[in-house]
Amino acid sequence: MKRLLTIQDISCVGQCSTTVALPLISACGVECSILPPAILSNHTGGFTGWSFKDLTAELGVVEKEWIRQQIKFDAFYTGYVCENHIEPILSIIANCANEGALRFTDPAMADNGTLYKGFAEDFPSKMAKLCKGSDYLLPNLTEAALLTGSEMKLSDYSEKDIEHLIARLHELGAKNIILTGVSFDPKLLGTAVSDGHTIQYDFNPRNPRSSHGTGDVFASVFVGAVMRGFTALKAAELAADIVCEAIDRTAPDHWYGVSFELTIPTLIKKLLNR
Ligand code: PXL
Repeated sequence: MKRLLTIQDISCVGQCSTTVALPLISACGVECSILPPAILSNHTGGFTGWSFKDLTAELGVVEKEWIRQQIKFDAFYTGYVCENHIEPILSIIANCANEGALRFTDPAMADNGTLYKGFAEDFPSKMAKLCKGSDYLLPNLTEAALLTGSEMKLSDYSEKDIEHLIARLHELGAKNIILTGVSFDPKLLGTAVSDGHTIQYDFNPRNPRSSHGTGDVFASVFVGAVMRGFTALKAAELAADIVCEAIDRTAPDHWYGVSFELTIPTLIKKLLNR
């Protein structure tokens, strides 16, 4: 069995980052180790505040121990991280990778045209360092624009605009781009998947409800499915289907995340029936 390491915060409450990645990747039948660079009481999207314990100093301590024991990983999946975490994470990836280890990068830092609370305006240029060398880079449209310094076009864009944005994302040094939140028809919402030669699209009916944590659910299922041998397009299709089901099954008054837990039986069935 392949061993993956996910590096992203623990938001104790809020159904995002590590508390989404660990159950979903495990459900895919992939061993998932975790390394939280920070622990928060809850995520930063919509609560009235949050506590934040930075664990940067611990990253190097853990790395040293892993090097001593020759603990290595077959894949790395990074998500929400802060500026001071980036160099220690790159060091861990350099020192604890098995040969041919894959790198999945979700540059989780922004949505709907704006950076998440707490990130400085120049943070995207820092996040770009983590994108370099990724095998799979999974930005949403907002993150893609910020990473590449492109105009923030969230509606009324053409297929040519998306092609251009994807080309700029490849220039960051990422092999495959999985761009989420793409829509050419108001009734449909989807993903553009590029291997640097061909762009393929997958669309689902758009659910007008805006939900927190769907990017983390998407990325986690995508990572799990690729680790189980899915192509990027098939993994993106599965991840989108799971996100849609999670939104559909979330109670109307549940505002801070999606009930992805209820989709785990579907996820396992779809992985087995491939
Ligand atoms: O879902 C991305 C995410 C992860 N972690 C924290 C967040 C967010 C988005 O707001 O605040 C702490």
